[in-house]
Amino acid sequence: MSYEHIIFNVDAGVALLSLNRPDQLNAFNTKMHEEVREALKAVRSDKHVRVLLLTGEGRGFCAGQDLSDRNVAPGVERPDLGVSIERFYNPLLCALRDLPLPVICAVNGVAAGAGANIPLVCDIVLAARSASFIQAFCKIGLIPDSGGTWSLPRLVGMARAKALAMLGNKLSAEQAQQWGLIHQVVDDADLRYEALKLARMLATQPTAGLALTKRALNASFDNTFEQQLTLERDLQRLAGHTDDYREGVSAFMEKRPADFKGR
Ligand code: T3D
Repeated sequence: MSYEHIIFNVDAGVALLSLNRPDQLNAFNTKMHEEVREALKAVRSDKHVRVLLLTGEGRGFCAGQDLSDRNVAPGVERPDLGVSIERFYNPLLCALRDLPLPVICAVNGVAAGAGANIPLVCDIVLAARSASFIQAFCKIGLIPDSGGTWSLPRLVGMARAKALAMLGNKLSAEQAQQWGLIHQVVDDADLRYEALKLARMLATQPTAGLALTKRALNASFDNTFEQQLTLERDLQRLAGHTDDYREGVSAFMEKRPADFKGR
């Protein structure tokens, strides 16, 4: 399939999905939503894909909803934004969070509105030193969506979450790392290289086990300790049935590098 607003390719077990409307700082229009949805479906169904790398082209990662698609002229019927959230944003966030493989996000520049919250459901987030995160919603009278009201308090605590959401100030990549919002800051020129290096390395690892790890960690804040122990038991049972577990233990015992297949 050919795409107009994203770049999508698969190489060496890594699916690269890059948002590609650089003149609009990769803001989402309907077509871009549809293309991302198609690409994520392809990722899910392609057994060769073991890691997803999400990033953006140009100087922005993503500026959220394309506001030029919203007609707010006087006299025009007010839009039902709930429909847009239900049709596009919520399925996108769930698809990323539930993808049964590691998702790396390389935030290459400014990330605003929905664009600031999409990285927060990815598994490992790297950001260029010049990147920034802006909960821009409050500047146009909206609330943080794309899971922001869920992710932010969990990642940075309620006090900082409320200040970010209500002030809409720019959070630098370094501050985002210090606050625990993202994993690592990388020099701008190195971001794509470092993110691909990480993705390619992860694609050689026991990715079925990593997918189960992700499931366990994603569930942890909503479970009691006992529920989480039960989940760990169930997921470890699945992990123990994978070829990669057999290979990992054999390789250890035979003192050789493991050759994991992701199943
Ligand atoms: O509607 C629904 O479906 C509900 C769901 C909502 C989800 C949301 O994401 S709501 C939040 C929408 N996003 C924003 O409010 C952010 C708007 N953008 C900005 O505040 C700024 O552009 C940035 C802080 C992100 C970056 O500022 P700066 O100074 O680096 O760049 P700029 O000059 O403002 O933008 C560069 C170009 O991108 C510019 O176009 P031009 O003048 O060169 O032709 C600008 O209009 C365009 N652009 C940036 N963001 C958007 C956009 N065009 C359309 N929609 C955007 N969101």
